[in-house]
Amino acid sequence: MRAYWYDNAPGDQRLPHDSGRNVDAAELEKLGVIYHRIEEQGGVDALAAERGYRNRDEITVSPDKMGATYEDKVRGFFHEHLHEDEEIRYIRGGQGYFDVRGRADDWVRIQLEKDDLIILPAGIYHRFTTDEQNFVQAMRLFKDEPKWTPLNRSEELDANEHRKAYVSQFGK
Ligand code: KMT
Ligand code: NI
Repeated sequence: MRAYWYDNAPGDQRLPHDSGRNVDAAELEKLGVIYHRIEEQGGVDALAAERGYRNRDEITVSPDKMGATYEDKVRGFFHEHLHEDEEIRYIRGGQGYFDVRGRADDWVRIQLEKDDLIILPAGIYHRFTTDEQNFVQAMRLFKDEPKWTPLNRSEELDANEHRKAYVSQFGK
């Protein structure tokens, strides 16, 4: 894992967009983002038990798996949105970027690779993309009924109770 401020330069979303300014773990924590490196299967089981995630599945985001829909899917993941539940992703292969909004509303890019696990809190604005290798495999952990519907950013959404709870806890 490496986190840094996104450079906001034009160009494909899958490029690194690396401003060269790193974001440390303390800063991520202030945004409510939790990161773990987990190299043993037992570690994931323990975390799942602790947080009440009883279910899991695996997703592979690649042209091989998704065929002609791949480009559309990747563009879709990159629309800024939030969820009413935590989003937990445990990377099993390949790489990808989660971008989350910092407190001044600028993007923090979080680069993830195999054995990286990330928990995005409910209500945080974020987006996802593969990188130039166009391949990521991830385990998705969830409770019984995941509320993963992406709610795209809008002014009305600022009144959403999960958004308001996030803002009151983390300040944006
Ligand atoms: C998401 O919610 O954006 C995804 O599941 C993307 C693929 S998992 C790294
Ligand atoms: Ni999401």
